[in-house]
Parts: sequence; structure tokens; C-alpha cells
Amino acid sequence: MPIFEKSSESSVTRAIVSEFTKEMDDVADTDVVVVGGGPSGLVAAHDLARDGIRVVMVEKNNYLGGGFWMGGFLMNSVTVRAPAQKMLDEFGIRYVEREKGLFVTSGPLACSKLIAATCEAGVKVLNMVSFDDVILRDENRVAGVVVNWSPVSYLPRPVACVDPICLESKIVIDATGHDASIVSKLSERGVLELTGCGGMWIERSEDSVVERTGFVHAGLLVVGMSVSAAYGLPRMGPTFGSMLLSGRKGAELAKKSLQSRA
Ligand code: 48F
Repeated sequence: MPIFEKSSESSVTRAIVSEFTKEMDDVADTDVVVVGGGPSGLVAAHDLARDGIRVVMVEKNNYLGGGFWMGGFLMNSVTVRAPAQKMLDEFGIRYVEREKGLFVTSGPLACSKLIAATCEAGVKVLNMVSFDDVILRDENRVAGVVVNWSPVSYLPRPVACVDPICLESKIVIDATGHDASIVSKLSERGVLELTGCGGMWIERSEDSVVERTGFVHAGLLVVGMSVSAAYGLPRMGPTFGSMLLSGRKGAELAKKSLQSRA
């Protein structure tokens, strides 16, 4: 007696193709595209989707989580400073208080719970997909992104001529970390200036990343370390509280902007 239900190779192929195609049909035109699936992008996407906003997350790697799996120096204990532990509570992530106001959790635990909550909230995820360019409308308003499969950029030149596709959206969030890939693309076009992070200063950096989180250009919000790169703020170092708070603030600003357009 076989253990599994009977099915055929062609049924499995059709199941994959038709479900994925349905998903792509949904994401072609959406409210918010979040580029980058690190801690700041995950929180922003989670908060928006939880409130019924249509969100697509574009992540160039196969896995989500960005730098949140590791706490620094390839050691997977992750730190957050108060008040960000309240967000760990909210996502059901256990931690210990190392000293007053400084909390330590496990990278794999924190990261996997945040990813699960984001997917459960209804965010559509395109992994192994890289941001390539922006869609620009009148007066250079960002109106979506141009994306391609990540492996395309590794193909040899003679076979790399694969056109990208476009995802239209009302708002794009740059959550690509130190790369600040979208700000950098606008800087290449002379629309914005990309300053790059300054030297390390954890206390100053954490506060200023949250304070400066917001629209950097019409249609384009920055969260997480992209904020630091966009405004030349100090480097953050291996602590994550401001990544979580920045993602949350980004989502609130995106919601306000969507409401004002409605
Ligand atoms: O780097 P990342 O974790 O960004 P973050 O949310 O958090 C930063 C911290 O992890 C840490 C820190 C603070 O403690 O300094 O570094 O700001 O996640 C960025 C994600 O964006 C993806 C990348 O693979 C990663 O998962 N990404 C970067 N460029 C692209 C991209 C791109 N061009 N297209 C798609 N995804």
C-alpha cells in the first residue's frame, strides 16, 4: 500500500506553473513594493499587509532575512536595545536581558518568526528576484520597479540578454540595506544624491535611522540601513532595534500617504 496519494509528473508541473502564474498576475500592479527582505523590510511589509494593504516583497536571495540571521562577526546572538524588545514580544520572540535596556535573542529564532509573521500577514514574496531599475512617471515620481531573476546577472554575456519585467506600485520602499539599491539607481540618473554611511557610532546611528526614515523622493520611502546610506548617517554596527522601529515607521508613513491619495 503506497503512503502518498497518486499523482503524475505533469500534474505536479501544472500545479507549480498555474499557482505561480496566478501569483504573478496579482503582483503586477500593487499598493506597495518592498525591495529587500531584511529586518526593516520584513517589518514594513508585515505591518502594511496586516492592515489589508497589497504588498509585494522583492528579494534577490533565495532566503529572506538579510543580516538578521547573524548578530555580528558570524555569531548568531542578536542584540536590540530598549524599547525595541517590545517588538520582539509582539512577534513572540524570546530573549534575555543582558544588562539594563540591552536584550539578546537568537538570530535564527528571531529571523524565522519575523519571516513567518510577514508571510502569514499576506505579503507576496518574489525571492531570487533582483531590483534592476525604477519605473519613473511625470516629474520623476517612482511608480514601481523593474526586476529580473537574480541568476540572469550571473549568466555569461552571450546568453544574458533576458529582458526584465515591471511591477507597478503606488509606493516603493528601499529596504536593501547598505546597498540602498534604489536610491543608488536614482543617484546614477542624477535624480538624487547617494551619500553612503559614515563611520560607526551605534547610539547616534540607531536614533537617526529612525528619525530620518521616510520619503526620500516622490513615491520612494527608505527604511533600515538604506536610510543611513541615503543620508550619510553613521554606521550602525551589529544591533537591530532601529531596523525594527524603522520598518514600522516606514509602514505608518506609507499608510498615511496611501490614505491621502485615496
Ligand atoms: O542588509 P539587510 O538586513 O537590511 P536592513 O533591513 O538591516 C540591516 C541589518 O541587517 C544590518 C545592520 C544593522 O544592524 O547593519 O546590516 O537595513 O537586508 C537587505 C536585503 O535586501 C536584499 C538583500 O539580499 C537583503 O536580503 N537586496 C539588496 N539589494 C537588492 C536586494 C536588490 N538589488 N534586489 C533585491 N534585493
